[in-house]
Amino acid sequence: MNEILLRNTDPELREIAMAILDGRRVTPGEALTLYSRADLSLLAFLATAVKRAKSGDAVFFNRNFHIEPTNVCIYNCRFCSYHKPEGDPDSWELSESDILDIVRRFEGVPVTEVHITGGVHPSRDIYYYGKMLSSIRALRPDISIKAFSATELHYMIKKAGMTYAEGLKYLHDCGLDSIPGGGAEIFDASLRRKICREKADADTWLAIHETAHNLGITSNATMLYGHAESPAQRIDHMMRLRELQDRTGGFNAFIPLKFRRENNRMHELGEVPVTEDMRNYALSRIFLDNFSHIKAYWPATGKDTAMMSLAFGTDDLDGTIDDTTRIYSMAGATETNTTLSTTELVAMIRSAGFRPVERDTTYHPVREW
Ligand code: V47
Repeated sequence: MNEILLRNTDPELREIAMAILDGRRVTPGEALTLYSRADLSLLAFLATAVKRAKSGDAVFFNRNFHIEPTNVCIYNCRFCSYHKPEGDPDSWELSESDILDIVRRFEGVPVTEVHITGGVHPSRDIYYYGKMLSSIRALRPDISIKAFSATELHYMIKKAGMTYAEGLKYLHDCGLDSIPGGGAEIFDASLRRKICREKADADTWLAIHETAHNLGITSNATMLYGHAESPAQRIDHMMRLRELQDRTGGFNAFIPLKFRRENNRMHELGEVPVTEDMRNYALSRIFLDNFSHIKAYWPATGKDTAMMSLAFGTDDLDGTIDDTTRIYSMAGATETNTTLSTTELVAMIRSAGFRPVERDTTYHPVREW
């Protein structure tokens, strides 16, 4: 199989491919060569080999729900379709009791995780969110709380005059288990200034995740791609993640997030084709050799693209979600119904030829299907 596929590949690509199959780490230069010259069949083959070496024929999912406390945000990122200023008729602000009502809806439902993220609200602070975490923890001591992107954390921790370590420790004591991957966008400083000028910069994002990892709080990492970034800027982004993961090992998964164009100020850029999504999934699987999992977040990509990505190195489809997220439906994702039953997730994974494994937040198997 290797030989047939590699016979018609040019020598430079063949050498990189052989190194990947031998388990050697690819350099940024080699990744750039793969981005620009490798065809999709070669990328699918290499990414699948890397994926299989890590998780065999398993593909993971979890049972989760989201809480988005508010879409009011002090920032106005150009790609965001979700942000609203305070007082806007389309804004929402859930009270603590609204939030607990959402949690109560899942009483008796065997979810293992709640994912909480939203806008950076100017009048909320770390004590408000700490109390919210404690109340959720009291209602559901059995589920893992994954909450607040580094952008939200930076704002609430600095506002309280705390160091990142102090703020994260306080939230951890209130019930925070892990951190979602949002706010990373693209680390390149010049591009970041163009698309999300006001937001915490790359070094801040990385410092918050590193501090969290050192406190035993694991996290995810994302990359917003398919807008104005170049392949070199994608590789630079992943390189910084790879270096941090070498130091801490605290990332659970990497989640490439495709830019969706509806209702935001980057609409004119359009969206990249599905072939580019596959190329990017494969490259991330190959390049991030120290990340155990690459997640295809189906509410953002659509179910079909998520299923296809399983042949390009992804090994996680996130979860059931239960119609509790609006970030992507507002940005034009085709999945307007963001609920999947476990039966559907299992069928999606089987249709791609893999073995479905229900997991918890840190990828311990909960049940085989
Ligand atoms: O940081 C916002 C992205 C992120 C758009 O950790 C957009 O398990 C595309 O981080 N087009 C927030 N992307 C969501 C996020 C996330 C999602 C799923 C799972 C996890 C996890 C984390 O959403 C933002 C930004 O990069 N985003 N607007 C848009 N128009």
